[in-house]
Amino acid sequence: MTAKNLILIMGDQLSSGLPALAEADRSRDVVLMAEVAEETTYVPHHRKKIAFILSAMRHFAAELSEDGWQVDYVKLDDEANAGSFTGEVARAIDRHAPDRIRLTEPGEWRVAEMVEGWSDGLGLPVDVLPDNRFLCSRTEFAEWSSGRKQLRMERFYREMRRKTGLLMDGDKPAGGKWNFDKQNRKPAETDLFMPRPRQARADDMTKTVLQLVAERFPDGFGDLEPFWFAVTREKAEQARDRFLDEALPHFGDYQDAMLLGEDFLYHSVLSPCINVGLLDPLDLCQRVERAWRNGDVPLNAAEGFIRQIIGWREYVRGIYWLKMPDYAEMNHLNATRDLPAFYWTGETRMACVRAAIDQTRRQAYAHHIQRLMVTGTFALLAGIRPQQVHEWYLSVYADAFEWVELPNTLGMSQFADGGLLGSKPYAASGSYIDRMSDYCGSCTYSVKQRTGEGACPFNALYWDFLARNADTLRGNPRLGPVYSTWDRMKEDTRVALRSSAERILGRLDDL
Ligand code: FAD
Ligand code: DLZ
Ligand code: SF4
Repeated sequence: MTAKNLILIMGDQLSSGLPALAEADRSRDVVLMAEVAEETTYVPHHRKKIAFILSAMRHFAAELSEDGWQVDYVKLDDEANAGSFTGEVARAIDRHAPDRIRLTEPGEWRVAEMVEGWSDGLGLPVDVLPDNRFLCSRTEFAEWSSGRKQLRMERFYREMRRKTGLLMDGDKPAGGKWNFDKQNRKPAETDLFMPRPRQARADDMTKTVLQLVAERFPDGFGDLEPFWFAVTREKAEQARDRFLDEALPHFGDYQDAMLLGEDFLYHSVLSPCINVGLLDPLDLCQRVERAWRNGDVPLNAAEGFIRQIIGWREYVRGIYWLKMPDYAEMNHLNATRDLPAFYWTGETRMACVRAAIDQTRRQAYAHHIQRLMVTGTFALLAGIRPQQVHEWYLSVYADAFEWVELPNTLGMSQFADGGLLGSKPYAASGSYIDRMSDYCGSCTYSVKQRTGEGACPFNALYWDFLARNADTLRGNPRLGPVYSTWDRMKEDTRVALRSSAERILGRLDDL
């Protein structure tokens, strides 16, 4: 008789094609899934995020059972729940007497470290299998990065295009260019026919989870309802098809746009489903390519979307595993201020920040430019400690898992890795937000005013950021022109900007 396996499946591993399942025997092995306090509280997660993950886990467990698997599912409110993965694996060993433990490599360093102790601590062999949902394995990324002076996403992305054959005509990029980003910066206008993501109805299983989360986290961050995330593969595929039909054609053009009252614009809102394993990223990209080849969507939309997934998504994961655990502690600009309370309450007069945080509270979602150029840029300019900014992003978005969130926050958004991930900080004054959104029109602050009472805080903070970090940033070739502008300013203008910034920084909680 062959060995009996206890197969642990975590909340972001809800894919039936994982090697841990594909190589298992459903008549002999036991699948363990556990809702545990440690995972629901290691950061103050948005309540919708917790509900999404627990409901998706319960639905996945039910599907596995229907498929003939023996599933041992531990609920958060089960009395004997040990509260951690380690405790639950130990209890399951007592129940099932397996010969070994098998699992897919965890997505987070914190959990991978925990698993390292299991073989000794629990006295059984532990097989950690690769996560085959990514196009580039950790080893391949390490090989790609070795010997390179710079690890630029664009170079990596081209390798991934060649590897997958996506948008390739022979060995040439389709349309003659690798990247059509320059066409993807149009501001949007309110449009009665703006597509909406497909909203799934909460079934009884989801309603039970919503009640559990409401009771367990009465004061937790964010609105639980309305809850409409897809929690099964079938519903996720319906959401995907709606996106492909309705929003993808404009995805490229308006990728960087922001509008009051429009939480999603032409974005897919598929990241939560992709990250927990309900949608396969490669299959999604192949469908996007087909839509372009069939003439249904322009190339700049298809390329822009595919780049986010096979480029950015794979690349940030590679950086995460290459650089952890030191990466999480980096603070290149020595930023030490505390995160203002309005990141949690949304109570600020800055219309752009208020809009981004308000929708984050309601939806556990904000699109990329809101994350990067509104809440991200504000924290960067204000010199907030990157680890606090990281904890906020990891908490508030339904798609947030550290492997993808940390490099985006600490690297791309806060420049805390000193330019490993991006060639320059995403610092900008209010005029960027004014150009890409309609927020400024309804703001208490004036985007045209640089100093004094009523001036847009982004303006003085932008120049102050450059001035106070000049020793570190002046040598960056991409910042040469802005430092020349700063140097050419009259002395009294520079003094006024810096004293305005000082006043703003002195009352960050009251903006
Ligand atoms: P779309 O705009 O429709 O893009 C399509 C897909 O591309 C996304 O679903 C996602 O899978 C992928 N993608 C796009 N941009 C990125 C990126 N920069 N890195 C990785 N994948 C990307 N994304 C997460 O999935 N989880 C996070 O925790 C997360 N935290 C972020 C924190 C900050 C500070 C920033 C600036 C970005 C973060 N992102 C994160 C990346 C990006 O903002 C989200 O992936 C995107 O907003 C998800 O919405 P969507 O599905 O509508 O994306
Ligand atoms: C994010 C999360 C939450 C909130 N709860 C659970 C849970 O109760 N059980 C579980 O298996 N996974 C959960 N997750 C996802 C895990 O945090 C995620 O799988 C690991 O961090 C990956 O390393
Ligand atoms: Fe944001 Fe400044 Fe515009 Fe107000 S004026 S919405 S604070 S950029």
